[in-house]
Amino acid sequence: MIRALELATRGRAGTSPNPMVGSVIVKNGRVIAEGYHRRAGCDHAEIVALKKAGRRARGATVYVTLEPCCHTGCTGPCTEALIRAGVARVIYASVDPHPMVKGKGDRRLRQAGIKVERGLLKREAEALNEAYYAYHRTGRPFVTLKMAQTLDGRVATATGDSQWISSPWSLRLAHQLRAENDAVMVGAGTVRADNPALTVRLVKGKNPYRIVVSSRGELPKNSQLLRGNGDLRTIVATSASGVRRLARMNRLKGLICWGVGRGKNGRLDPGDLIQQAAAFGLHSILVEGGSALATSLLKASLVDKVVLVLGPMIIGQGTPAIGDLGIRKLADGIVMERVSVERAGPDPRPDPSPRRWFLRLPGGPAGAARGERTRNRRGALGWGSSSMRSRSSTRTTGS
Ligand code: AOF
Ligand code: ZN
Repeated sequence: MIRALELATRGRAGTSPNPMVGSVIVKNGRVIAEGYHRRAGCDHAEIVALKKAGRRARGATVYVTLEPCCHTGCTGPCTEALIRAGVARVIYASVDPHPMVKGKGDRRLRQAGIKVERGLLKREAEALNEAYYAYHRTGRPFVTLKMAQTLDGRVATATGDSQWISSPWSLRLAHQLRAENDAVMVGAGTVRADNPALTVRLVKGKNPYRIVVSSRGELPKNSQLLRGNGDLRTIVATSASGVRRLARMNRLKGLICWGVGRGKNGRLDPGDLIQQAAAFGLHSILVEGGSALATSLLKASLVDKVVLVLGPMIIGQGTPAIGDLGIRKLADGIVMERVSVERAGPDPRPDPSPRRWFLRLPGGPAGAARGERTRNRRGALGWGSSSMRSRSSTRTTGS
């Protein structure tokens, strides 16, 4: 199953709205065929492997990271192909949450006399497709907030200087995240300040939809987001008056426009914004700032994951990454459910005297976590990704 998971990851940034799936066929203790789902519309993982195995699949065991599907979408049901091939056993990692499958694939295989086992490396398989699972559980896209900030949590100096807090390595990370998400979203302030293209350039992968959130319908004439061809599509999420303004200025040509309602504070309602994204069919959104958009989404418990890129500097006064969330007591803070820290890129000047006590936290967590702390302390740069839990949120990713 580990191999099947590895194969599944080869479909990364290509399969959405489908999940990443890998499959390995084993007979007499030997792997006879492998496959993975490359992109939506292409053969499913099991089909790729079954085609390679041919007649040898009879009596074999099929490992697959997702419950085999039993419905016809762009492709036919995998259950029927497995039955036709005469496999003896199917071992899958996680149940397909798609309403057309969800246990029905499992039942169909058992009915046909195939031995079925489920749950092997389930957590890993679900983590791999966290957006797919979240979408089917909540009916809304999985939202990742990514921000580059200083060690003291600023995204710009008091004069607005923001380039560059992060390193070239983390730019690659940003592009990778863009390729893995259906859409990338920014606020109007970020468009004004940085004029980003929001495209995938430093890694291979498709360009996501680009969403600008602007209650007033601001989109400067020179904005790179107005430039686009082929797969470059820009969505403006704005109020009714914003739509009128864009129309007046003749800026709507080639754009997709979402009319979003306003909340009590007069700003665009983040719940309605995400609802529009769900209705549009987006499964995952990468939010790249700025501070106001990040704050409103966090406040509405609409962020599922946070990726923070930390630049190794302290600047004091400046724009905070996150604004007022209305939290007055620590007990009300948004708590990260799972945290991981990685060092990004080479360390230009390693600390020659690491504080040993960081390695020896009495009764502390396992070695990996201690190692992270140490690396962090010595490291020049780090980024962490965290799944979130918030008091009122129903959108947790599980533990
Ligand atoms: C599998 N193996 O490798 C994948 C599955 O439109 P289609 O025909 O490609 O069907 C898409 C659905 O099939 C998708 O929503 C999910 O339920 C399932 N994906 N199933 O047995 C695979 N990718
Ligand atoms: Zn299938």
